[in-house]
Amino acid sequence: MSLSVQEFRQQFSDKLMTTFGKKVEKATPFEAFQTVGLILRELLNRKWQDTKGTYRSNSQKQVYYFSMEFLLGRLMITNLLNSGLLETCKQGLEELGFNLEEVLGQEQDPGLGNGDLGRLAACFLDSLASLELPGHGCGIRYKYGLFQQKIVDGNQVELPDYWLKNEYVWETKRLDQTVEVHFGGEIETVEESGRLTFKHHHYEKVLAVPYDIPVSGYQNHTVNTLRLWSAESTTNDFHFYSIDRKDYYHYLDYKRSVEQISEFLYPDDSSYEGRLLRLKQQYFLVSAGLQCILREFKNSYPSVDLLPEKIAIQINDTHPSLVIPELMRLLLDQEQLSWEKAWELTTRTVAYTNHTTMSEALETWPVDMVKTLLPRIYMIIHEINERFCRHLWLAHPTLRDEIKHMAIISYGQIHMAHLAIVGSYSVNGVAKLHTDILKNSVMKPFYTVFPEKFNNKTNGITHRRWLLMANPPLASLITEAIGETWVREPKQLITLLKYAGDAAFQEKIAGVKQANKTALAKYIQERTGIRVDDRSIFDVHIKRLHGYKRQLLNVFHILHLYEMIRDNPNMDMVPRTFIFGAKAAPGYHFAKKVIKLITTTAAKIAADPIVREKIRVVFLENYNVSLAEQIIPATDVSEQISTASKEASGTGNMKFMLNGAITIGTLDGANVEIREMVGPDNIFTFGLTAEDVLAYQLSRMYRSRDVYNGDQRIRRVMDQLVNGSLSNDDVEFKDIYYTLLSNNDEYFVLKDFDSYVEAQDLLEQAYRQPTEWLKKSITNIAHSGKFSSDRTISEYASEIWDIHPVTISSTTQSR
Ligand code: F58
Repeated sequence: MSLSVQEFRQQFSDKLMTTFGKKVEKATPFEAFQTVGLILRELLNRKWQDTKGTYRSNSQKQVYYFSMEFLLGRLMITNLLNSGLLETCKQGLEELGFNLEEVLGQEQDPGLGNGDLGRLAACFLDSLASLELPGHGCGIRYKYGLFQQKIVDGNQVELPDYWLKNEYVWETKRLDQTVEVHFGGEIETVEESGRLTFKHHHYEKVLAVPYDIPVSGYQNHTVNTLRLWSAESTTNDFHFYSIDRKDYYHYLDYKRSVEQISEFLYPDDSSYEGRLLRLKQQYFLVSAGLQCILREFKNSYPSVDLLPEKIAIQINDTHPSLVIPELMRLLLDQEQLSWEKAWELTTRTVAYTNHTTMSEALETWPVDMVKTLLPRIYMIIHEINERFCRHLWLAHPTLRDEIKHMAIISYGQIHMAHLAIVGSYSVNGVAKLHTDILKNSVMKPFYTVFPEKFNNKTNGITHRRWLLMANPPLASLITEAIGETWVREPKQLITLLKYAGDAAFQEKIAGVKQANKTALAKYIQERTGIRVDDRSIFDVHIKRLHGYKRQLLNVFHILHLYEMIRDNPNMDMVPRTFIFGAKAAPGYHFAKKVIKLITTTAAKIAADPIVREKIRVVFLENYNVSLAEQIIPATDVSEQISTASKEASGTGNMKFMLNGAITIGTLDGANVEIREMVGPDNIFTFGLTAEDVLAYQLSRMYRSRDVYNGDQRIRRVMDQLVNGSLSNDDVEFKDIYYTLLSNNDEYFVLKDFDSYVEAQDLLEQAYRQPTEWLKKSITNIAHSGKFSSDRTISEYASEIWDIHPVTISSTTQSR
């Protein structure tokens, strides 16, 4: 698709006039953004049409990725780059008096995700389209994204994230594709012609209205679909104008309860109502998505028997695992299949990805809640459970004692991970270590019963967003050195290895990093007023705030450095800037206290004229995809310091290495594979191994108080939490203090402190040798090809989904 600068300018002025009734000179940057969006939409729509047409006519298998989260980030830059129009648009806008950066900056990040799991889904969509694979996303169009974080007096404050306040230029409402989802009511079982049928009465009807977002591939003709569902009320069942107007008030209550379904991502689940709403959201997503898939399927194929040959459904963690009983419901009650046939088709269609080993994070729902909200679904889950337990009893006598731990329904709870494993044909972990832990520990009895289902798919990231778009100077430098094949085949980055020790190349790499650091320093000053030294080491910890991710360990190291500098103001050290970005779940008290501790530490250091010469701490509020794109290219040190065994994979670790940062990390998640690739000299690892942690958890031999008593450095750091030196309010950090001592430090912060400090020392020594450091940096970039989501998606495509690339033929006239 090509468009000359001249044509672009013409289209821009025309569109601006027809949409906003304005001349170019009067347009605001936002109007310019919308106008470029509309031009692109028109171009994408043609390819979209072609893609749908080709998929329909060639009857190849397609995959649907069901996820409660899609953390897309801004799409304008992706769409420009993918359609090859970035330069044209840049030049055209400049000639019209606009600045590309400013125009791109108008786009709101759709905050339709919480963390890695949602960002992974977005990277996967990008890779599917770029590899010409027929794969689509299915999610919820939350009216409010994850909250906007403000830091007020050092504390996190959550504000609503109304990302839709301006029209979202990429979406199209597809009213004609609306489906109904039913909640509550009762089930009547009747026998009709020798077959039991289930009639649903008195249910609440919710309309699911899809909004489609085009997902373009990198410089190809593929445009797949991300379909996001919005909940709407129906007016049909109400008689507003009756004499007593009773229906009118009923309608208002009903409308409110329906709209809530797609209002917030992760409503507060500390109350029963909040949990109920989450369950409603999950069923809403799977029911709407499946009905629509089945409807389209039946338009194309004569029999539902073909379902597993033509469709694969991947569930992103357990949140969409109601796909299993819902598909069963549709096949049993709508398609009138036998239980055995419906079960065979379902378990050959659905595949499940697990993203956590932490038992407290494995979802369960109270039986009563499911029974009331989804009566037919409950009956089906109950039957699946009965059959599964019977199978265990008969076919696996050695596991009889385990049945109570493996049942889908036990002790009044429905265990969604068990349902997902039993009802799918593939169960994958997201890094080698994680999959091994699933097989050998967390899901061990299931692995014994279904060894063939378990497999590993190490996560990946799209190098197009995280290098090509986020760090254009580095991308150009790489292309200059090794040519441009790496853009389509990221594995080719390995050829950079021959430049790892090349002085001229190293100098250029150093120059790019320095320029990125200077830009970030400027950004930090604009956003926070803090001036950081752009020659210091930029040491970055950005991710969800959670106990196991151990932001606390990082702060303890900083507080330790603080003490050391106070003891010896002339201490010889390379100045460091510690940068944090993290949101804490609104109800997670401990995580919020850690944010307060980071901001308090930052303020204390900023107020100390001696210490601030050597270290600085910056907490950047409202961490999101766009902020990550600013920070990562400027990072020297990537903090990946989770308690070993707890981080399933991590993907931040991959984004940083791709941009030449060096990891300091535990042997956890994908860090293990990063180390395997780059070798032990090019990563700084420390701390307990996953095996150690699991052994401690079994033996209960860890005593945090012994570590506290035995290490004076830790005592000094911890005492600062409670002796008034950080806060006048002496209870402010007491919870953290007691979590570590009285509650025995669940995440082994104290245990790993010593080896962390040692690793940090070694890292600093390495940084003092620029040639060696740059060699490590280039080596990391060179090995990052393995962590491209193109590799991950190719593995899913061939080993789980059995889907193949489809070249899109152009049926419409594209320019
Ligand atoms: C993440 N999970 C894992 N969950 O923590 C990370 O190691 C992995 O790289 C990533 O998945 C992708 O595989 C994650 O992000 C959540 O955000 C949960 C969503 C539901 C509420 C609790 C957090």
